[in-house]
Amino acid sequence: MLTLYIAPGSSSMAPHIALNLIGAPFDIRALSFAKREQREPTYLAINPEGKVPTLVAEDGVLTEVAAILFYLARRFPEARLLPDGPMGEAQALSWMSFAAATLHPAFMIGGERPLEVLRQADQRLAGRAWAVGDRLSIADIHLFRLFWRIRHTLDLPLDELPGLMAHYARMMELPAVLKTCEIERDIGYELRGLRVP
Ligand SMILES: N[C@@H](CCC(=O)N[C@@H](CS)C(=O)NCC(=O)O)C(=O)O
Repeated sequence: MLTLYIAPGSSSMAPHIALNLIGAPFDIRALSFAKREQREPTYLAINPEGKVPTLVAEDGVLTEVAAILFYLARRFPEARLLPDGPMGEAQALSWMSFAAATLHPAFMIGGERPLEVLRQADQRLAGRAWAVGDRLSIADIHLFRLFWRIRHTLDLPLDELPGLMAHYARMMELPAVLKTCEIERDIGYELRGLRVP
């Protein structure tokens, strides 16, 4: 059985969406950031960095959104969450590296930086429906979760990000995405500045 450690609305939403899309059984353990549960010794024993997500599987423990998404896509190939071919796979990794190493830090830095990087993401989408190829992949899940968090936290000129807005709308049409949002909302968001309608 898979166990996913989450904090509602945070980075862990991405693997949570992937698991709901895949439809495989899993346990969810929600940590309260308000109670600093991510710093408790029992959790630090699983993830010494004290961050979410963490996925505990029968064959190992994984941290980092990109790695967990990649593992899930490889473990459940029938869900077709990995693009086809070496280039498709590498492009998905490129998007996820960009999300983790550029977009997420830009959000933390604040100021003009988030919009600057979101404009790059918007250009990179270049009017395509999905980040890589012609179907949903783990790259879309990673990108969507970060944009979801940023757009519901900062006041952004959303009309300047038409590609990201269309991508967001497309993702929000997926039942697994709606289900994940509902589950996490019902557990309760505790993230600073998050304003979800
Ligand atoms: N690079 C990590 C980032 C994970 C991360 O920053 N998680 C945040 C929530 S979005 C966290 O757990 N913060 C808790 C803390 O820093 O105490 C990933 O992609 O998984």
